[in-house]
Amino acid sequence: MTMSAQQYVSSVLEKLIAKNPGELEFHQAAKEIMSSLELVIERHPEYIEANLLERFAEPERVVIFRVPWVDDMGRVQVNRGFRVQFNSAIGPYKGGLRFHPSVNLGIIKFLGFEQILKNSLTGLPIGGGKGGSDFDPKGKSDNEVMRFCQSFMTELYRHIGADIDVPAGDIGVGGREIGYLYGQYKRLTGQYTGVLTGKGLAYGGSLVRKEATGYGLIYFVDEMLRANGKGSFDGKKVVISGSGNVAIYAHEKATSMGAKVIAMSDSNGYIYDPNGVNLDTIKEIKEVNRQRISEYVKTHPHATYTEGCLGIWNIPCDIALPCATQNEIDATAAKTLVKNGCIAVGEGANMPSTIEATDIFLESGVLFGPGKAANAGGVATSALEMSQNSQRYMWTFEEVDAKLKNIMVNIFHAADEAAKEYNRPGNYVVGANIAGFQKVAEAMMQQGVV
Ligand code: NDP
Ligand code: 2IT
Repeated sequence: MTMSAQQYVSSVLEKLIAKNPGELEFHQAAKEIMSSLELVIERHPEYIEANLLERFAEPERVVIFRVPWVDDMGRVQVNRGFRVQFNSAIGPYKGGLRFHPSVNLGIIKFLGFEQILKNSLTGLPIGGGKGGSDFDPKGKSDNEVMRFCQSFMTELYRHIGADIDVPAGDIGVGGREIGYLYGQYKRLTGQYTGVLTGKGLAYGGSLVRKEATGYGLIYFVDEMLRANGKGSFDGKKVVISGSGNVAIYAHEKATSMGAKVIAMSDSNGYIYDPNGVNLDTIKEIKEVNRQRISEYVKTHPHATYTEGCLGIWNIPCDIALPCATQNEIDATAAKTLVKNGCIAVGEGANMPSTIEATDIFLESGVLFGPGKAANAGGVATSALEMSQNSQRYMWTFEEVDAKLKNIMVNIFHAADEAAKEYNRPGNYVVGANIAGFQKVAEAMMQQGVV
């Protein structure tokens, strides 16, 4: 007897959980994605025959390696490095590197799994991958960060390449780290290729890559508001968690569209500035000085600082943009946001809302832009950086920005249409998962059992 779609999906999930014990974030991402894909399997019984989902959920390759380095005191330190090459059906592996003490295999696998669908949604030819290390860049000197990056690349270089796997930044990996990683790759291989994205503008980087995830998030949410008759960013009160790369450029674009950003955070606490958070001050604190966000109130005494980052969701706002990390909005925070009249949530971070929080938003009619759609502007612009590197050419800021905007608007409509086609109108979680999966599934089917 043939299996039903539901039986097939639950058996794949059950095996995934049994085979990958303790990888809680990976289980969480897989549950969310698989429950959407059940709808696709119902229409494509041939995917069961091909055991497509079990192959889809198994990374093509996982590399785990030792990263030894010497700190400024002369002590030998050891970290663990990861690169998960998850799926190359539609292009070379592509995805960021995260340096944070919390990094483990389950986190890198959840990020890599999400990345497959996100990258497909961009419409560009990039497969899914992710990597990183439990290295903590906080409090380290530039020289320590450089020695760490050189050691990390001394293993990673043999696994990557411009047509194989192209890493980029994520939490704890920005322009400084990409520079050190690129320098070491070039030294080891003697090749000047587009093997990393997020590079400096002086050596092959793309204009708008730094701004891309934040700008893209705002383009996506703006389109979501307009399509649902909820106006635009103009006049809206916005709360943004985090104060890193994504948060800063989300603030910049939302503000330029007439919104007022009243709160931001870091992993220690949050600031509330009813006059609108001053972005120049935040850039100075975070990008230039690498300090804590609590510094803000020293120069803006009318603002307040509160210890602990979760309280930020108690601040009433029209639009919430979680741009820090996974599971930063739980059911309690989601209920508070809904109660306070929040009309839209756009995920700048990857999986910042728990499954329970997501369900609360969807049930309450809050417009909800899931990370893999709403934050795809970063990787989309990375793919544009790859195109420019291949052409040995550089587009203007306006050219790249226009392409980014167009991609984000297209992603919104792809998710919107897939949600309607599968009888879940307005559910952009289901819509994004299905729209992203379609191309990957077709490519995998056409390429045979690999
Ligand atoms: P950054 O390292 O630039 O900034 C991260 C911000 O989030 C910092 O303010 C940091 O605070 C805070 N944060 C990090 N970890 C935690 C934690 N465990 N608890 C509370 N706060 C935390 O990273 P990005 O801005 O690049 O990344 C933010 C999110 O966006 C991540 O989920 C990332 O995966 C996602 N993303 C990033 C893209 C990119 O292009 N960079 C693209 C798509 C998604 P502190 O300074 O105290 O550490
Ligand atoms: O989560 C993400 O999409 C990123 N960190 C960006 C990846 C990339 O390759 O630009």
